[in-house]
Parts: sequence; structure tokens; C-alpha cells
Amino acid sequence: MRLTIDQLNAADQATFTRLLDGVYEHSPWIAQQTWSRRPFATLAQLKHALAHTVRSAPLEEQIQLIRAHPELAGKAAIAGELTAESTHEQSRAGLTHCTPHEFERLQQLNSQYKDRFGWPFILAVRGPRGLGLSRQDIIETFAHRLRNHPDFERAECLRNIHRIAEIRLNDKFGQEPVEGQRVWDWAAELAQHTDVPPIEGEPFNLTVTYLTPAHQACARQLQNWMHECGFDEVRLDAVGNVVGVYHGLTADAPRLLTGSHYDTVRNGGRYDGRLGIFVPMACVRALHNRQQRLPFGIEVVGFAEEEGQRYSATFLGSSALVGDFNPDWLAQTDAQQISMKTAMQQAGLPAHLDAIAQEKRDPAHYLGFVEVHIEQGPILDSMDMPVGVVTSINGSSRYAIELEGMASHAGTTPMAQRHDAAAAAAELILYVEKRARQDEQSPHGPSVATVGMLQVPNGSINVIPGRCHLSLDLRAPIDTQRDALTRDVLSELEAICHRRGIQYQARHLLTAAAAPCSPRWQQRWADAVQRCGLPVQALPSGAGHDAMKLHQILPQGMLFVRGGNAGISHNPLETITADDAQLCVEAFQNLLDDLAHHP
Ligand code: HGY
Ligand code: MN
Ligand code: MN
Repeated sequence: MRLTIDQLNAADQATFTRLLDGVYEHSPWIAQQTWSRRPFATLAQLKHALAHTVRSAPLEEQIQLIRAHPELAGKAAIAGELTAESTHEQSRAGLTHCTPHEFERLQQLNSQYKDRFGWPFILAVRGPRGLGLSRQDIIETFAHRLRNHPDFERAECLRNIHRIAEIRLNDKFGQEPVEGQRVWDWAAELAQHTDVPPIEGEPFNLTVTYLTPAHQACARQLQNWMHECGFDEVRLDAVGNVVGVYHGLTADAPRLLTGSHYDTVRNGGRYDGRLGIFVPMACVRALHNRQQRLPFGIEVVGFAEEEGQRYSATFLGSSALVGDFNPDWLAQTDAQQISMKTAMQQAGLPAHLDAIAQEKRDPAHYLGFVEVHIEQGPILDSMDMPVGVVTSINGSSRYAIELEGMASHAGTTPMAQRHDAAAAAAELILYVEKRARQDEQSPHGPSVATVGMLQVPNGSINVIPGRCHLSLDLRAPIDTQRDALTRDVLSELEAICHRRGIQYQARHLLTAAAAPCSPRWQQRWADAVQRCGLPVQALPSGAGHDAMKLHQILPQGMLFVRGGNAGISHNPLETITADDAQLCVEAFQNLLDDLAHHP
């Protein structure tokens, strides 16, 4: 008999607790304490309220909750003492059919883990999609998590307990996050295309940079899916953006512009950017299947290049849409000395400026720009909040720094006579970190600064580094703070090089203005999230997004979704759940509905 939210809202505390029996393993106190927060508008709100009860509980109770769970393929399983839910989950994940080697490995991991943390390893074995992890996935995750810091690992166990509870609640309610699973599956399928073929025994490396064969395969795949979803127009534009248009009541009706990028960083995650293409695609698919037209059109753009990996041309795709494509980019060459112009020609693109200039959008034809994106940080995940509304996007500046000292013999050159380029770089790196932290209490929000690339070209173990290359990525919530940070770092670079007798070149790569999100579109996202029954969590974006380019010509608003693994991103561990993807689709549908009724 399926449980309903009305049943729970009408239940007394004892009945409420009984109806939710088994959701949190051997821990009825969570339902008991959450009862007083009813009524719940949606299942999503109930899930968040239950998680909030755990988050507000004393540390000791949280640890007791973790300890209430059985080990994976552990003693309780062997003795047949698992709860019905755990039995179902562990057997569905194949943990009752381990090979002797797998079983042995799991016993070893259980004991190492227990010795290190003092509680059992908790993993939602039904996984982020809900279909179930393989034994290999489980064992690899188990071994990987053994290395975590205890505080991080305790939080990770609680995240997995909430994921287990979420799946158990879905089962009780007979609910399946179908649209979220569709988005999740699109991400999994598109991630099969990568510049770096899988290396035996190595984790899968997702790298899709501008106009490579994998990038072009992604563009074809996105166009095919857009056709299948029922878009009226699908095309590849002059810079490789994939553009899908679903008409409004008329083909020339004003449009909502949305989308995100489909390129990735090297060895990146499968949701960064792409999620923001798939979510509106799923919404268009649902409208098409209902043969429903809105008073406005929906234009979904898969931006071809946002990360600036192959060429230093960050936000290239969205720059074309705002008429800000830098002509110098065409002559830029990649690591193989292939110019962007040549790469475009090889990919069958026009590769000339007037075709690119045609891509500039007339803002008069658009209502605004919205982008759905993973948060790429720990805030939402640390609050058990599935989605959040972005207030502003950090401004950034990027530089490529080349230091030139003097290569000389590591054994004979006295320390006081060295011009060590790497030591100069090290001194700058520590300054960058210290200087960014000075802004931690800034009223506008903190700055962040990163040296993400550091290289001693042709270095040798017994040669003092004569040259050193490094990158600077400096960000702040407002432009004046970003500029002060940049100014200080560059003047410290000057001082360090003067002191050490080092020559340097600082090549400016990018300055992106901070982009405050439009209050109107923040409110639209907030209303959309509230209609999902969730509290509205506003937060700034430390990461840059295509929305900050569209900000130049249109009001923009962003919806963030929490990432698993404490929101890690630009990393293969980047992950989201199908249930959270479902909430993104539902929130987007709420926004479309609101826009249709209150333009
Ligand atoms: O670096 C960024 O902020 C974005 O992921 N390109
Ligand atoms: Mn990114
Ligand atoms: Mn991104």
C-alpha cells in the first residue's frame, strides 16, 4: 500500500513513526522528532526535514545512527540478522554473491575501516541512479574512502544514510525520479566520448576539449537527442554551439534562453555544464509529448567552449552569443600548434568572423537567460539542501606567468648565488594563498586564488630550475575586490623577481566581470524551488559560468544543485543523484509555468 504525504500529515506521532519505520536503520527517533514539523507539502520537503533532524542532533546521536547500520557483507549479513531493507539492498547489490576473493577483501576492508573510524562503512549501494552499484564499485569506493579524514568520513556516512533513506522513502511512496533518471542517463551516455581513451587499470578520464573528435561526437549526440525531444529547430552554430529551439505559440514568439557548456576540464566530471543542457531538454521533451506550447519559445544552447582548456579562449561559446568573440582567438594555437581557425575548418565550421558575428543574439527577442549548474562546492551538500538559488557569480582574472632565472649546477652553485625560478614560483604561490585569505571577512564575500598549473619545463634533478611556468586564477564577488587582489599579486611577483634576479612575463588571459544575478530571476527560481516544497537557499557562485557572459546582454538567473562527495568538481568524483536531477527538472518546469502565467 503506497504511503502518501497526506497520510503522514494526518498521522499522530506514533502512527507517523510507524509509517516511516525502517527508513532510518534502527533509528525511530528521527521520524519521532520530525513529526512536529509537519505538514509537509512534498516528499522532497519531508526528506529534507528528516535530514535536518539528524543534522541538528548531537554528535553522539549522529554516531549512534551510523553505528546502527550493518557492515557490508559483514557479520550481521552472514548471521542473517539484517533488516528487511538492508537485506534487500545488499542482495540487490550482489553482496550476497561475492566471490571468495571479494568476500575476503570486504572483510579486510570492514576491519580496517572499523579500526580507523570506529563505526561501520556506510554506502548507499543502490547508488546515485538507484539501480545499484556493482561489487567492484562498492569495493573501490570502500578502499578510496578509507583514506578520508574522520570528520569528512563521518559526514560522508551521514550523506549516504540520507541517500539510503531517500531511496527507501521513494519505495514507500512508490515514486520514481523518472525525469532525473533520464538526465542522469544522458550524462552517463555523453561521458562515453572523451579525448583520452581509457587506460587499462586507470580510472576513466573524461576530457572533452574544443573541437576534438570527442567534442564533435558530443555535438552530434546532443543534436540527435534534441531532435528526439521534439525541438522545432536544431543546429550547430558557427563556433560549435549546439542550438535547439522549441517554438512558443508562434515561431517568432519571444524566447527564454537557457543552456550551459558541454566541454570539460581535463579528467573532469560529467555534470559540470552538461546538466544545464539536459534539464531544459527534459522539460522540452515533456512539453512536446503533451503537445503543449507556451506563450514563449525555449532556446537551449549547448555551449561549445567554456573551460578554456585547448585554447585560452574561456567562454568562447557564450561570447559568440553576446557579440564578444575575440578575433585574436582564431590565431591562437594549441599544444600541437594547431590554430583555432584550422581546428574550426577541420570541424567543418566557417572559421571566419562575419559568420561568427551572425551568432550575436538580439536581446529584444529574449525574456532572459537561466542556467542550471552543479554547485561545484560544499555548501548545499553540507546543509542537506538539494538545490539553491545563485545570488551572484564571482568575477575572475587569469594570467600565465613565465619566470626566467638561471639554470646551473645543483651541486656547485652556492645558495646565495642562485636565480632559482621554481623557488620564486613557490614564494609567489604562498603569497597568493595568504593574500586571498586576507579577504575572508570581506563584506562582499571571500576572494579565492589558485595556482592550478606549475611546471619546470625540461627540468632535471641536478639542475637549478632556470625556468618555471605557472598559472594564476584570481576571483572575488565584486570587481573592485578582484582588481585589488590582482594588483597585489602582480606587484608581489615584481618584488619577488627583483629580489631574486628573475625575469618574468605575466600574460593576461582573461578578465571576467562579476555578474550579480537579476533579482527578478532570482525570485523566479526561488518561487520555483518553493513550489517543490523546499526551503530557498541563496548562495554566491565561486565558479564562473556562461551566465556571466549572457549577463552582458540579458538579465540572468541560476539554479544550483548540490554535488555528492561534498560537492567535489573538476574531478571524476563529481556526482549527483537522479533524485536531485529530478528536482532540477521540476523546478525548471515550475519556472516555465510561472513565466507562462506571469510574464
Ligand atoms: O573555472 C570555472 O569557474 C568554470 O568551471 N569554468
Ligand atoms: Mn567547470
Ligand atoms: Mn561549468
